[in-house]
Amino acid sequence: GHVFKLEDYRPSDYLIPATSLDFRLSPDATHVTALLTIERREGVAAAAPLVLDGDGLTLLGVAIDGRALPAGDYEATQDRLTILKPPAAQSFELRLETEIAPSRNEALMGLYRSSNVYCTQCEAEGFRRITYFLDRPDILSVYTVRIEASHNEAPLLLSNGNPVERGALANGRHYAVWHDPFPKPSYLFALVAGALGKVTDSFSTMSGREVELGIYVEPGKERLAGYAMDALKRSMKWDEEAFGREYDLDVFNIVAVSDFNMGAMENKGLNVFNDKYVLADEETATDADFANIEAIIAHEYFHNWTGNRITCRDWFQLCLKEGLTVYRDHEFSADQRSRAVKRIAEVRTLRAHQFPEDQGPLAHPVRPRRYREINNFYTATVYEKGSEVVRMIRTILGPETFRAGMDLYFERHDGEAATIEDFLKVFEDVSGRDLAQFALWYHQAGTPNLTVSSAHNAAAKEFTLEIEQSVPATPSESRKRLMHIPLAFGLVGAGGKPVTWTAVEGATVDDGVIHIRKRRHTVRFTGVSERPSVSLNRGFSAPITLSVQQKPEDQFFLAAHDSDAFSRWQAFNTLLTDALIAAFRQVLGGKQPVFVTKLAELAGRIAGDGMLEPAYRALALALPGEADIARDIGKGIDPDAIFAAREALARTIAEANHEAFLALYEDLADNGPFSPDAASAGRRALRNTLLDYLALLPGGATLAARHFNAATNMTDRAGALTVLAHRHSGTAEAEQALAAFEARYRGDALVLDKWFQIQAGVPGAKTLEKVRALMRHPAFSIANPNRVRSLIGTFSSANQTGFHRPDGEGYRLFAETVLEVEKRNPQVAARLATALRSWRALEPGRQAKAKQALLDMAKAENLSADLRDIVERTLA
Ligand code: HT7
Ligand code: ZN
Repeated sequence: GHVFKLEDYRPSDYLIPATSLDFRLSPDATHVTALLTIERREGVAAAAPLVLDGDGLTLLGVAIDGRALPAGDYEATQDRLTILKPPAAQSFELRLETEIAPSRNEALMGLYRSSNVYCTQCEAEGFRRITYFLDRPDILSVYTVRIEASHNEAPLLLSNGNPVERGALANGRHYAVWHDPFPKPSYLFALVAGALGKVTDSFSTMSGREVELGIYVEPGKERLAGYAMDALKRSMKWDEEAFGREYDLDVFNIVAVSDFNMGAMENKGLNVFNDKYVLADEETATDADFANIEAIIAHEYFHNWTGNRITCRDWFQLCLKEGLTVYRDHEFSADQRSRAVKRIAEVRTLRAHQFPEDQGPLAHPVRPRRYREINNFYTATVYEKGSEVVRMIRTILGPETFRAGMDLYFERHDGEAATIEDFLKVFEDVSGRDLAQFALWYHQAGTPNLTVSSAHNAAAKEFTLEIEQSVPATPSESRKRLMHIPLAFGLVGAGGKPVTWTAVEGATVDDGVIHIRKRRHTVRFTGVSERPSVSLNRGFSAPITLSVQQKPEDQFFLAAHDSDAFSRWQAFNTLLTDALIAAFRQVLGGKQPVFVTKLAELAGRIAGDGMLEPAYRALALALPGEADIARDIGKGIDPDAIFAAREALARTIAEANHEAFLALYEDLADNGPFSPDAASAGRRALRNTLLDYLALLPGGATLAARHFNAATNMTDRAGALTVLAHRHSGTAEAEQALAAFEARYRGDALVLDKWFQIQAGVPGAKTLEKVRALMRHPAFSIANPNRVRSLIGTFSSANQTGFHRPDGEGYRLFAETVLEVEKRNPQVAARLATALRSWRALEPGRQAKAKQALLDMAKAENLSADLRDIVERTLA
């Protein structure tokens, strides 16, 4: 396949200042007429051919300035329309008629049908499946859209911008016209038509304009959209307060559909959502679902300024909108909920998804320079690491200068398609600093590591940190340059009090941040009489790994006393991880793992510490996941041994704290009315975490069954079901609860996804057969991305012992299923396939079998560009 290269970018010869689209909707034959105002760019030769992108279109007619174009004057192929001799005039009108079949579109890109609703997904390159176009993000056009459909089939007709006109037509048909005054790239185009229920509200902006808000859902589900609406209004308000950004159209609409490749899409004035991220009430959604809905509603809304008003020049700049918008949604959630808890959750996600990507064959820079398939670059690196890079800019410049830079960015680039260089330049301009070394965070792949050791010289009252940076080699980047790493830190003394110093040399240190720029720094603090414990990378100031030579006593001390909540969590988590890695080695050596009693004691103290938020305590008590442990071990991974080590530690903690955990568990029982707020969710999280420990003790299954039966919300119900299914698989209690859950939610596919997920996650070799059986369940559909991700995605990426069965059968089922999904939906298949990205870290037996599964996929016939790209890079 073709490799797209950043350095090959050049502006298009032609522009499309105005686009007028006319849709006659019909499931099997939708007729699209596009009227494009084409303008030759200044300085381009008149004879330059006009080459438009297309994908699977049936071309019915081409006309220029009202005259049909003779067949010899253009060439149409599956993926291109070339106007060989465009008119000599600077500007002309191109009329294109195409036909498409939304009902046969199972890739869910372009115009497709989801439960009888017409909808579109155009990012990244879906618009070319609707009409021929310059389908690239630097072509900004003003759209006017007319939609015509049968009134019965599609009473609702939506597109971007503001409504202009609507009316009835003959034969039970009707139409609507929409106009979007803001020039936008084609990937932000959207159309939705169908029979949907509506929830309305309004928002008055900071300058006093009224915006009509609408959320459209499957009829009958309107009452499940209330939380999303509330989150939308809070997002609109927050963006005004935190970034001075106001909404700009008369209407803002959100539509929930049940077949969607990703989470949601920020189409101008018409966001389209996976229904999973809109619909919620306590009966059907967990607290995690509520938090995700809030974050994703905010994320898509925030794109209106970071993505839509200022878009990307080309797809290499994807992080310009995604990294920045993730940063904005993270800050929003931190302000709406608990900042410390949110930060810990973010870092856990980053480590679980971005670190393995950065440390494996699919590693790429936040701003890649090459791609074969852009769909495969909607990654944790572009999104999550991209957000961390923005956060570091704020850390380096300080909040006021950062805000001034953002203001300048909006002012300078509004209405443009911009680049990462443009973004960095605004911060250089407002601060007067040179960010050239910092920019490596965008250009260089790989997770930097800092090795740190410390020494205290009591006589000289000196405290010294020896810090060395390294960036590991990644595919096609063997030599790395030294990076600028903002390392927030604290010197912690008795009782957790900060230890002061009089002077520091060896690195720039300002406002609690050491600026690492060289390979080695010897950072010497003078006037330090007491030996401090050193707390490093506070608040996770940089997305790096740390190898700190620190005594366990210091680690225990920080886990109890660090004033930085993140680092305090980190200290305990590091203790747990170190203990688990040691236990893993004991298991491999045929020994029963043993743990120092201090660890379980500290767990007990954290659980019962009323000064700490319950949500924080829940996060601290959650042991590192099996995949986290595997990542920290690095190679020779035997998932069964990791599982055994983790079980042993969980049991040790549970046994040591049995009574205290039980008492706290009972204390946390909540009989008041349900509220999804962060504090209530935190208490549920802690209680469910305690249940997970208590379930390991005698009577555990009974307790979990009681929890399940008494549950009055989905968080408790799904929490208890997970404990029963995962800890007591095959028992009567587990089987009864699974059956009860299935019966209760029969017919509600979104909730049954949780049931699929829980069963796909049951540890052990037997789950494979269960997954096979569930694929035949009436609620399962290989064509629906949510179903596939719940069952196959969970099995392959969240079930270490089940998927990595030593006999390789997990990989076989996986490869088979990925290829089955791929026939319909290459994008979803390619994403699933990334579950094998860490195959080289496995012990030799599993490694060989995983490789064979990848090779089997590679040699399948007619492999899509999407899947081929992932499989080949994974094997390379
Ligand atoms: N910008 C959106 C990305 C997206 C997408 C990309 C490829 C194919 C389908 C897709 N659906 C949504 C979502 C976002 O980051 O806000
Ligand atoms: Zn986004």
